[in-house]
Amino acid sequence: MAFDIDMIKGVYSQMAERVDQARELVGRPLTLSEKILYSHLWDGKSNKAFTRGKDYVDFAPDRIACQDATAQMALLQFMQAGKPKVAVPTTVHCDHLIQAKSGAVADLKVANATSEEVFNFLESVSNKYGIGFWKPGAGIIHQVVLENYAFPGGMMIGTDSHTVNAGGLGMLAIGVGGADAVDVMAGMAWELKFPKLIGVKLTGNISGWTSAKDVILKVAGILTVKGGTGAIVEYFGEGALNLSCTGKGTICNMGAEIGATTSTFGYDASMERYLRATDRNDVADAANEVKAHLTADPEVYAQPEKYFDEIIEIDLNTLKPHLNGPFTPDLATPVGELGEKARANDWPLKVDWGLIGSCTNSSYEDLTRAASIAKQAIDKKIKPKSDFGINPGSEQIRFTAERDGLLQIFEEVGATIFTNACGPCIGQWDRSDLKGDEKNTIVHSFNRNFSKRADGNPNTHAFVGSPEMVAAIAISGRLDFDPMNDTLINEDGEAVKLDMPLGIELPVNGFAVEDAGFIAPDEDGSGVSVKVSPTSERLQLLESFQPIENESLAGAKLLIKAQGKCTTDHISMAGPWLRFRGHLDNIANNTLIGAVNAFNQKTNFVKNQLTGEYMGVPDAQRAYKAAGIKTIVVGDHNYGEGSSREHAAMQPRHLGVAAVLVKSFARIHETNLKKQGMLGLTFVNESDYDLIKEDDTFNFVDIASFKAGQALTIEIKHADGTALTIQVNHTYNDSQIGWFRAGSALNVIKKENAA
Ligand code: MIC
Ligand code: SF4
Repeated sequence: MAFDIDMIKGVYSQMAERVDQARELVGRPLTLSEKILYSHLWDGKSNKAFTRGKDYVDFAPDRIACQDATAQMALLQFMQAGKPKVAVPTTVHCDHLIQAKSGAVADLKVANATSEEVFNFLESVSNKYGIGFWKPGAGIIHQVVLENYAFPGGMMIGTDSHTVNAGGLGMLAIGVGGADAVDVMAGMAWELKFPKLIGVKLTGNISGWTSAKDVILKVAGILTVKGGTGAIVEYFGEGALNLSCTGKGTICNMGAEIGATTSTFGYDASMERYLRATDRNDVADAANEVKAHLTADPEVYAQPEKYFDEIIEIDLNTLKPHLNGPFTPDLATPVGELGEKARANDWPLKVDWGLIGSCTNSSYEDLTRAASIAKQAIDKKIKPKSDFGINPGSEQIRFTAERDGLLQIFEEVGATIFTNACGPCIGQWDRSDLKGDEKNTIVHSFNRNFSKRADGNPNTHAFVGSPEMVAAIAISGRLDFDPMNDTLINEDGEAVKLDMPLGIELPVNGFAVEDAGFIAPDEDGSGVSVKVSPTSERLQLLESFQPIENESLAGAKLLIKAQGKCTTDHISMAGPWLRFRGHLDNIANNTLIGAVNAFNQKTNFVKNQLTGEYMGVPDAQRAYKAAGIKTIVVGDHNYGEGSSREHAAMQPRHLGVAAVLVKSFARIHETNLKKQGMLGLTFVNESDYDLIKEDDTFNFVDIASFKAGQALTIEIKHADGTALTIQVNHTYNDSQIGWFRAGSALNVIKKENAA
């Protein structure tokens, strides 16, 4: 039986009426995305059709998922909200804090010891507030959600950008910062700008070496890392019907890499098979009863150009396998062409590691496809040239894969089976084969490959591919290997070719597991006490942020003008810093240390305007804070791309940064800044970015009349005494301006609760 089946049935029982009403209101057939959005309105029903890309709308998500690295801050905030229990079903998953080193058993033991305090905190907060707890080793949040909680036509939010993975089961699942999750946990509405809609029509069929992953690698190449911003991507067409449910999950998962709000697919037979295989006949039966509402109206897919803002068509018959990278997930290259590109760019051709796993590609089917390649290495006597690491997606997948002999195949080719966790995908990797920051290449089946992400080494060139392609490349040990055309020399000196991968969609003998790793909360958690030691270096109770007063903004200094890509990994690095995710003051010591200073092209080396000295960004910022001076951060396009981590907003806020002024923002990060009571602003004229100098001082001339829909004016004073004014845009609505005035969105909730 599924978790929370009554809630799911409740959603379905209202669906027909709400969808019909919405269709009438909008006056035309509806996409699936619109059906889900309109059936999850906070007010139940709207009296107007919303304008995509413009109207802010209040929604009522059905559930929430949090992972350990973001849950700490989310729950520390929730504890301040003054509520006895979470208002909607919520789960916490321990997956980010487990380092991959020697293998699952040993690594999990180490993690349980080193992060004991954090896991205990999360378990007790979960128990107290009625939150389901998935302990370390249970699996990666998004695989566990797909296996247990996702349901067609539902809406969920999660404090992780890859929450979108649940689109594989026909949900609208959206990544948010912890403060957004706190709103919903506290029983309030969740606000989102009504998204635009991108339709992706998949024609033909996937076959041979091409996989679901290649669909999104291709889409990322087309749309780039910001092409999906503010939009939901809805996939449809014959090709969509022929993809497995977990394959659809892979495609939706990596939609985070194009900045999409989320991605989804209409309910179909693959989803039904998956629901039944994961012990949720009840959900499948209930979904079958409202089937017509769980996909778009037929007119929409027949003439998509009439209903979507943008259409992309991909012919799966001709789609080639891709490898994307290095350093950005949208640099897409068909496998056969990578050698030439690598030689031209001086990317190392020798591949040191092939890593299979992450929430994107760690399903049972993924493991079978990769294992079918690894098995050939054994049968055809090819000795793998690269090291292999595997992170299964969940304990259920691991247990079943072990029973079915898949893990043994990987072990036979020398793979290390790491914990069912994020591991190297988030820099939780004790990589022992390098001595320093040597230039090297790795291939992996993950979703992100930003600089330093997997191993902290800026010279690691990481390429993203499907699990089976990663297996083939790892066996060959070369980035220019094309398994469709090239041969390998085996131990007998013969030239052999790898046959195409063969996958098994769902385990023939069903899934099995002994201990899935779930701990249900107490019915009544009011007696549970949550302890945070005042001397802890990993957890720190939060104090409310003080509002940024208009006067305090006068004479703000430039902290850093960041150049080029500035992702959340640059603003608040993960890897070794994950350990401080529950301690704001400690983690603040990594603030913006990865951002490139536009004035000297160095990282973590900025001018402290008070002394003229150059120093680390957090040090300079702490000096301004001590002097009571506010600062501003200037950035380029798609600032804050990547993760949902609100630390990237809370840390600058904690340290006294008042405003972030950029050419454009990634959605989640922009909201996070607003939630924490900061100013997130964009240049009206992008070229004004070039006017900003290292010694600049800023005055927010008209901040006292900060209003929705009205640009603000900033006076920039250069050190030579000259000054100029520029216009900056913002997207704050009235209630968001209220957050700024109150110091944070949480301060507003607190005030309301106290009233
Ligand atoms: C990531 O993949 O970058 C993470 C780590 O899962 C993040 C969340 C985090 O920073 O904790 C995400 O994608 O939101
Ligand atoms: Fe974990 Fe990587 Fe997925 Fe983020 S992308 S949730 S770090 S596996």
